[in-house]
Amino acid sequence: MKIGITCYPTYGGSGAVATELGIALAARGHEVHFITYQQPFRLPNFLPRIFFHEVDVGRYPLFEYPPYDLALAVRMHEVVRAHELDVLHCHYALPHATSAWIAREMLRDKGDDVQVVTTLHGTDITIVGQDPSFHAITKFSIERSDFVTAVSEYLRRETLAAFGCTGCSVEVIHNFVDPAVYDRAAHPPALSWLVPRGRKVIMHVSNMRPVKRVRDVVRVFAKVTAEVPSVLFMVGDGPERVDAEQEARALGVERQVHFLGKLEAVAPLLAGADLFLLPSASESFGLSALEALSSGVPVVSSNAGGLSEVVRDGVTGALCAVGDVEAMAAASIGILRDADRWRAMSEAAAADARARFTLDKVVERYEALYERAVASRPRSAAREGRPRARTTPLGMPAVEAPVPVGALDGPVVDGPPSD
Ligand code: GMT
Repeated sequence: MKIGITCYPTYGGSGAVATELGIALAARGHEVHFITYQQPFRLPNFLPRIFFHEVDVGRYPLFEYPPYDLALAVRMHEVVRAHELDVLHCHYALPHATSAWIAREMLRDKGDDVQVVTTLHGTDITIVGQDPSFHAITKFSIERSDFVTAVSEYLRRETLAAFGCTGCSVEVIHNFVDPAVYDRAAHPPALSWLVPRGRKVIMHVSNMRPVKRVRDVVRVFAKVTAEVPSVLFMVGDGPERVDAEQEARALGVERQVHFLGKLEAVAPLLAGADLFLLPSASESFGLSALEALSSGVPVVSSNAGGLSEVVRDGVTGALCAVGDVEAMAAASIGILRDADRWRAMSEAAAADARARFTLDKVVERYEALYERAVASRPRSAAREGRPRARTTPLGMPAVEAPVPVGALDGPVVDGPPSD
């Protein structure tokens, strides 16, 4: 199959999921075209059957707000036509599903078509999509998608509650993890030089937005290290980092808290962790928690949103009320103090992640969904008979050569739109 994937390419769980899905699909023989404004951060160079099409938003003095969604729609339309894509898979509803709808309308105008699959990830439903400025277009774009998935049961329920979503069904396909990468045994110790002898390693990974409650991470840590000497590694960056740093100073633990900044590969770090903290106010799934569990790291988290679908309370970690720092600290101390309990939880975490969220099983579900999408597509005269040629500015027919990932040092220039 030929699949277009659009996501937010910078740091974030939805971009990570979309990219790893694309890589896995290409490894299974599909042709995958990423259509975004930047090469996705988890996409390495030169992978067979993977192509990257950059969306360039033209600048014009009149545009105080350059219309990315329109530029994306045009690029989607162009890539579908040039490469005969079967499916456009949008990760995060806004504006991706809206742009895909526009692109599909443009295709239909010329007797062509594409199937639009939208995966809802979190704040596209729980925050952004419910903003009065975006509610109607989010609902419309979800309803006009051919297939809609959500990354948790929680998010599916939220979607139906917030949008009603008449005429569409939302299928739950959980996020996934590559157990060969997130494997405790696969990485040599990466942080031991920063960890004084006998101390436990506690970790948090996030984009440090307010929803992650990073101050709570530091507060929990301060209570834990008073009982079980530990070191805290804060991985990632974001607007709340300074607050977390300030909290560490205020609680007198700043020398035990290391801020490592944004890092592309967290698996080697997780492999050396004893406990993962995720006290988020809201979390539709919690991909970082899953990556920790797969690495054999028990997770102490809030019970917000879909986290209870990922962390098994008392088995692979502990779930506490949002903001209940005391309970999170007590749960952490209980796990870290008892070596036998820690080992049992670590093993259960790695086993449960592999049993329920392993990459292969989840990718098969997306493949099956694409197959259903393609099977439900009306047969199009254009797709059957008309060869797809692109037109140069001078009106000469041109065939677009796909641009392999990594072959791009500057912006992608692969010709003007087809029409
Ligand atoms: O919705 C967001 O806040 C952004 C999004 C992202 O790109 O990181 O995060 C969401 O999607 C992830 C991948 O599916 C989930 O693991 C996160 O739980 C979810 N974030 C929230 O719900 C806050």
